[in-house]
Amino acid sequence: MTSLTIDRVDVYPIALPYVEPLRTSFGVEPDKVAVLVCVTTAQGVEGWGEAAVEVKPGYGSETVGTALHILKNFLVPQVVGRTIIDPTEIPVLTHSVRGNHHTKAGLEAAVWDAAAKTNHLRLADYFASFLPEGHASRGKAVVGVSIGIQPTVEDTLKIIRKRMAQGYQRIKLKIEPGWELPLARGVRAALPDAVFMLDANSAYTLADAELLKQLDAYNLLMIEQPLGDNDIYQHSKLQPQLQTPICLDESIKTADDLRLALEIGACRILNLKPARVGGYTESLEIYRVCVEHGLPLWIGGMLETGIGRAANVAFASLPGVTMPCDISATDRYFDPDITEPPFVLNPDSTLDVPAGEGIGVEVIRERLDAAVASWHAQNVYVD
Ligand code: OSB
Ligand code: MG
Repeated sequence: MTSLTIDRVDVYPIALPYVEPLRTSFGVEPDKVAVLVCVTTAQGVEGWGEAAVEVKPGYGSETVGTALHILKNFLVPQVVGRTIIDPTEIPVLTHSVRGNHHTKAGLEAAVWDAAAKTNHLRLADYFASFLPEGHASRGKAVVGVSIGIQPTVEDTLKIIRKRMAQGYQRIKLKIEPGWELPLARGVRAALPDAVFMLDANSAYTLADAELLKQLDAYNLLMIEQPLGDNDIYQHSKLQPQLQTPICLDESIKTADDLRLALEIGACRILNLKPARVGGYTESLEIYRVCVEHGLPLWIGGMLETGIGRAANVAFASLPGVTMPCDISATDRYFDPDITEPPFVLNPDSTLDVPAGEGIGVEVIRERLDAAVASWHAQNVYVD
């Protein structure tokens, strides 16, 4: 493998209108926001990454404001001028900065893209080179779609039918207290064979166990993150009471969190978001733990732009990712996205890994500039 020297790092806060915002139990944001990271190597290669942060600390604790602060003052100075063999060295260089996983993941992803391009590989094949034999990319990712909280069950059914007609074979529905039973009952009655699941984004407590047990009647693929966003212990008390598998999202921030969750029986499935765990180096470690334990694994999403999504598609194409992922086609999120070409859903509910080197999508400069201007025009939190 060819080494690379990080010459400069540029950061871009962006705002991009959603085609359809996603309402969750913690709220709704009208625009996709993120901090995009561009790493330029001494050899002139550009790599792009996305720090999947939000306007408000809703899903996680990081925002556009914290990401800019941490990148500019603490992370970028640790990596500029460094020569590295591969991106697994980045977490070592940034180790002195605690937490800030989504922000670190954006920087690391840019280096992964640059390193894959330096070695003239698709990012998917470059990831596979860090895994044992037998883990070559399948060239595509099996995907589903995530649907936000709607005013009525009828409204939800309309969207589900539209998505199924587009070819999505796994549907995820966001829930909040009071919405779970009417929704699950209504959807299962109307669509007896649909493969669907619920995502609570930490909206319940262990005191709701009796309520959550009633969901067992609706043959859900899984329930995602019912309890606290930092909790593993209470999930281990809930899982044995449910037939429905619990999938952890928010609470698994490291490979060791997952080892603990497995040891105490807190989940039967994992949603791995590379952003949440600090990047693809930790993601590869978590992937290995899942393979070792036979734990069903899928890749989650943060409604990423084409930059973050392309890297997630690459990772999701690895064979240890055994369940449909929260990565949908471009037209579900943006019109247009800031990258080309768009991701298009195949009839078998898959997205292809782009053919090009690295993430395999191009950033369209005019669209990037417009998204940066839009962030600056409307941002109310950063001075
Ligand atoms: O909990 O999985 C989640 C989006 C933002 C924050 C949290 C979540 C989500 C999603 C989006 O469900 C899935 C996607 O990117 O399509
Ligand atoms: Mg989730």
